[in-house]
Amino acid sequence: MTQPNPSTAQARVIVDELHRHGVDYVVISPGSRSAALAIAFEEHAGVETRVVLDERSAAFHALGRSRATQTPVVALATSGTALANYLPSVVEADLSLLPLILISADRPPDLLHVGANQTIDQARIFGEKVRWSCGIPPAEPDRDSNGYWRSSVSQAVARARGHGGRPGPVHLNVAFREPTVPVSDDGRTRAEPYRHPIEGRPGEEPWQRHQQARPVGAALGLGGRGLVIVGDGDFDPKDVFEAAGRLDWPVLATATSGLRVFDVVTTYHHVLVTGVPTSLEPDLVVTVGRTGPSDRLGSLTSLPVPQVQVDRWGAWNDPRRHSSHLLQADPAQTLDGFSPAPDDRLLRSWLRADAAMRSALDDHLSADETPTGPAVARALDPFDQATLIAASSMPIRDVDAHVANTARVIANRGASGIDGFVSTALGAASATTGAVAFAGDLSFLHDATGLVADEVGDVVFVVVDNGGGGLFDLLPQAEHAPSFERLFVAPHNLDLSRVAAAYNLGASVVEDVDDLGATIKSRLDAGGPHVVVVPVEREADLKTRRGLDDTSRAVCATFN
Ligand SMILES: Cc1ncc(C[n+]2csc(CCOP(=O)(O)OP(=O)(O)O)c2C)c(N)n1
Repeated sequence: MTQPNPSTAQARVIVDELHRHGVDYVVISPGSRSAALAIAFEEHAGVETRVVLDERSAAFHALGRSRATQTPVVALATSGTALANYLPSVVEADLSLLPLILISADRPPDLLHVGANQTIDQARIFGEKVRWSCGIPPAEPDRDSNGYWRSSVSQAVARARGHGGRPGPVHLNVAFREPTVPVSDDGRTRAEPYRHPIEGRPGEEPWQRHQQARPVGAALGLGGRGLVIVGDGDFDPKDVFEAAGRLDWPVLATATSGLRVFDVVTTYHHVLVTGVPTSLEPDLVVTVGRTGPSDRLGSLTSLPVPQVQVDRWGAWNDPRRHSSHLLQADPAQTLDGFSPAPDDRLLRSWLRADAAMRSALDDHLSADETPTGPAVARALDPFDQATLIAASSMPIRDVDAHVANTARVIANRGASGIDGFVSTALGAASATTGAVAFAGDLSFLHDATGLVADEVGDVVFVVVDNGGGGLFDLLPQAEHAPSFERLFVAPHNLDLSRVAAAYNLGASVVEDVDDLGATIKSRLDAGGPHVVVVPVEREADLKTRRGLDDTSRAVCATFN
């Protein structure tokens, strides 16, 4: 077999080594300088390729896939602003500890700083937001670089998985000389063949493996009637639930925790409507990972009792600055270090309160005539086998409050952006079946370009169309800001069904929430992407939210 040209050899080695480390999915945005890598990915039988035009969307697609699979996923971009468009997803992956591997193609260094076309300084473009960044110079025919390329990839994957720190995004910037297609003469440039071996280790072994010792929880000498709040983090949900169960401690589980298949408390946002009811006060609070969107949990995490925060990677999750102990440890092992409650009274009180609150909230929503965000979220509850991807703003809050039984909720809570949502959902859907993506209209529109892809995927988008950003109705701007509608709500006056049609997606408009479940089910059964638009009046929505809080106050009055 003739030897490939240097750029092709380099690209094949990088792709082969990535695959040996478990990478099986790459999101490619079209470009010329990245051609060698794009072709090498496409030619590798073990790697699935997706093509997404907009790099910002592409990287969110990779991020969504990484969230769903908990494995490193690659996004590939060409040089210039293409790469700069990765920044929002880098920010999210940094905060969410997601192993995103961003690969950019670069021009050879001699073209830098001399006005060459599409050439920018790409080195360390993401600053400290990536765990590691590495520049790889262009391949040379006579330089044996196989080990260098393979060990760079080994280190990139290891760093993305948390070697030497926490998991997160990494950046590989790879320079290529032409030809970047697999020929010796592309009609413009001729290349000598690359003259050295390009094989990896025998038996499909990676070049280098990284090892990690798991941190072990410490016994703190604390115990009593504790309470566990579980948010986002790196842990086994079952282990955490069982460890709390051995202590007879109640578990308050956020929608994204993965614990909502167990007997956990899910109505805390409404139980805590006016602070912590006296009968529900614990002696100790353990918070696992990063808590969800309900700021009312703060009334528990700032109670003047021992406050233990635990995260496997040592994230400093302490927004109220009240934690007495911040532990880098395995959460379940940490819980095993506490002494159990003297009785199960606190556990029973919380579970009773939760059941009473859930039934009151359900009754309230059933009595509503017009569709609202909370009612739409509640209608998503029966789809507990599906993956639910919830957008920032009110959708994730409504899911947190009104979807009680679900194993799998995905949301970009690292930085809570409304950007990249469509792509995150498509990425997550690429690894799961029965994906339902719940968004506000602005989130959906913000990343509609994510639908410009070779294959969109099986997702049912459920979009609450309240004509802009409904969240702002709940904030002080609604009362105190001039030009409130234009500056904050940002009405778009677009027909979302027609937007969907422009991207070749079918759309349904559902005006009665009672019909929503059947519509979603039939669209899931049919497969393929679809948009379900639910028109919501902001005033009615606000009235329902206030009514739910009134109901909650009445229920809480019965607790003490
Ligand atoms: C990238 C980004 N830009 C702006 C914001 C600020 N922001 C938060 S919520 C919101 C409105 C979202 O509207 P929509 O998606 O329709 O959801 P709704 O508020 O109606 O639930 C905006 C602009 C953000 N979080 N992220």
